[in-house]
Amino acid sequence: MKKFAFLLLTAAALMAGSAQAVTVRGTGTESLVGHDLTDPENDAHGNDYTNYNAVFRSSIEPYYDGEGAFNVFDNFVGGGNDKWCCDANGWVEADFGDKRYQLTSFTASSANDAPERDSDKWQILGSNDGLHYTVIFSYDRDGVSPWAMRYQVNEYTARVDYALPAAYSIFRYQTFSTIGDGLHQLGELEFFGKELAEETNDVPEPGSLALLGLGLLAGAGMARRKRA
Ligand SMILES: [Ca+2]
Ligand SMILES: [Ca+2]
Ligand SMILES: [Ca+2]
Repeated sequence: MKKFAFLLLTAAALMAGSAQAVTVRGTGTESLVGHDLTDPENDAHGNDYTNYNAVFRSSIEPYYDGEGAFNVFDNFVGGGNDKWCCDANGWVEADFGDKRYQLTSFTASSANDAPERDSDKWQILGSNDGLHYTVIFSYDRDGVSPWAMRYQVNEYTARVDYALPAAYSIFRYQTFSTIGDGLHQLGELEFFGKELAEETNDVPEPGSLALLGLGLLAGAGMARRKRA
């Protein structure tokens, strides 16, 4: 009987674990992947808004100083201004302008504060207009942190942890709930993806290949107008 009970517990633990697959890369800044889409050169250290390849927005605390939201893109996992803390639930997003990416993987890291400030319900969403958003990844485990340790870097991979999404120009982290139902913290986000052409947003269909020449001509015209 004891063995049977143990097996049941193990099965339950495995099922709970499989509901949210994740790769734990380690802890601290050195465990980040680095060179993500927001800063391929990995040279945007600090709080100076420079050397980024994306525009950042957030629903609350849209800045770096004072533990603002943009610290989730500052290439550091740590305390103080290395993290976003400690307002209510909200969102932060990176806008890549006319570039669209299929999100092939991303990382999300915990920070230094109490685990009660970790989100237990959050999503990664994609958009091409800043109005309509599609859910790419969802975490929803009431009272359970995605991170077992402080400064932990979790990596989520398409086709393993979530379905490969369409291409988007905007990627948003949205938190809906924290473990303590109060203040929220997040250490760092990294987005990785494959760039797709804006016009096609996917592999061209056979029937549209004949129109590619026209599309190239139209594209050249656009390029001239942009320079003028
Ligand atoms: Ca850069
Ligand atoms: Ca980065
Ligand atoms: Ca950070």
